[in-house]
Amino acid sequence: MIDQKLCDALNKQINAEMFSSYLYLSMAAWFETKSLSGFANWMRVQSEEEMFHAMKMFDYVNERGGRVILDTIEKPEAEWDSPLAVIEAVLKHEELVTRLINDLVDVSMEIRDHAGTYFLQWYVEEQVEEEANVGTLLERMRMIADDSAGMFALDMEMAKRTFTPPSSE
Ligand code: OFO
Repeated sequence: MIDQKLCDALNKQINAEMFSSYLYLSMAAWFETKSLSGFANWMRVQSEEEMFHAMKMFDYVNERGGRVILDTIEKPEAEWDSPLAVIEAVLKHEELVTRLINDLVDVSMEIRDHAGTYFLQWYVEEQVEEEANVGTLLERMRMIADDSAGMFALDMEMAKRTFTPPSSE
């Protein structure tokens, strides 16, 4: 049976992952209004990934005999100044999520829940990957700057992203 302190912390993180999903969907909607459907697709896949993160945690709490309690999902932002501002906001958000995951690992270590610490390593690694991917995208966008041909090519590339649920977890 899972310790209540860790269970509460996981429930909080389920909410944070769901908020991430909602935020990225809001960004997808914003890109749709700017006729950048490739970026919109990329954000939509990002949103699906976040829901996967939430559901992986949801299943884990159940598996450990805990009780999932869902809470209100905060209203996400809906307006940004530019495509670059959106991707900067994504990186900032991912950095915040990394801090939340680290706090969660601290809770599991504090109560010496080794299984929980092991489970959370997947999220620790996922955050490294997410920050790296978004960081690379941001650098490319800064290089492109106001070059509309470059932006068009990047949008085409972003359109190719698809959501594939990781099979190894
Ligand atoms: Fe769930 O990793 Fe992004 O936020």
